[in-house]
Amino acid sequence: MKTHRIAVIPGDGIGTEVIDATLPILREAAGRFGFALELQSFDWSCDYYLRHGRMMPEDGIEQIRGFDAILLGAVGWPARVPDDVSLHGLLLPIRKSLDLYVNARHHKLLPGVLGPLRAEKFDILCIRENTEGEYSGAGGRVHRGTGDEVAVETSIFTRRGVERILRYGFEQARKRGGKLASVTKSNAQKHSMVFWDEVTEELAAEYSDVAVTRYHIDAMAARFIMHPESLDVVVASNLFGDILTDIGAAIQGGLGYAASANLNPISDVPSMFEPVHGSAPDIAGRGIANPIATIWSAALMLRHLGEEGAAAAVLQAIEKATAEIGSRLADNSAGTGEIRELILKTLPTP
Ligand code: GGG
Repeated sequence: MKTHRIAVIPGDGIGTEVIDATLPILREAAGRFGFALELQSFDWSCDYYLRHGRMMPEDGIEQIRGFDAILLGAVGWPARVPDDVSLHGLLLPIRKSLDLYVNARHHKLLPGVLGPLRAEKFDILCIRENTEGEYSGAGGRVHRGTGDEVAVETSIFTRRGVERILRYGFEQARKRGGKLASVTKSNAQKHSMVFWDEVTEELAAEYSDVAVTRYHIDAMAARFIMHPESLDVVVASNLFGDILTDIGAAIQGGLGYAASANLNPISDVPSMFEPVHGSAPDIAGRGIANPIATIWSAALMLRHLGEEGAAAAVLQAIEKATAEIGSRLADNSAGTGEIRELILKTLPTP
């Protein structure tokens, strides 16, 4: 029997709750579809930071590098650890050290979930650059706390980084509807974003079967709300992709619906799967977090591991569950445990 080794990092806040809801579904899917999962949990989090002075051990990346995949909940608890410390201490180092340069985020309406728009249907795959750009961490501050204080944060866009994320976008567009939207702000940011546009044009010549449209981020933000049905594959920088995918989650009905995969399509490092949402301290511990984004991310993980039957079954069970209790999801009256049980109950057998 094939065994997949998964590193599980629940993290902070509702991260632990949505992971707790997801693991029984993964175990059940494995049992029914004839494969084994070896799940090893890592308690790296803001609590870990308070005990050890860091978000993960010094050799944390080496500890998880040998796994087949990583499943992550959420990171951050700003009342205990500053957000920039927690993010730059765990999530961003995993993405960068493993060179998971693609962050693929899916936005579509699930059955029974209406979302806040009049749109009846949309299906967007947003490809976010995941290792450089605005989140490079390059910069510094001088003259702290004085009237002469200066803060500099430099975005880094390399030809290798820009070309490979755009190439992934073109490849996905080719597999889907043949349409790619590339997002920049090249009227205002005349170096990095003009460079991004130029690389887009260079690749467009190579992918002549893909129709590429260039948008500015402000226009794209409006389009996500006014005409989401007009979009198919969208490719954007780290910051722009981060913001757009929260809008994507919002138009799906809320942050609890958006799934994501952090991938390196050209290497055998473990990919990482996580909900788009954060740790939501305001609702943590109340048993009301929507686990669907995490369960959906786990289905993406199963597909990535080659367990297509199990992945399809989990996605089918999510859709059956939302069709059954859609209105109760909208008014937040369905709890985390109830959603987990419903998905478990409806999980199809091969
Ligand atoms: N589920 C992952 C998580 O905790 N996301 C919160 C967040 O702010 N992430 C920043 C990012 O995705 O770059």
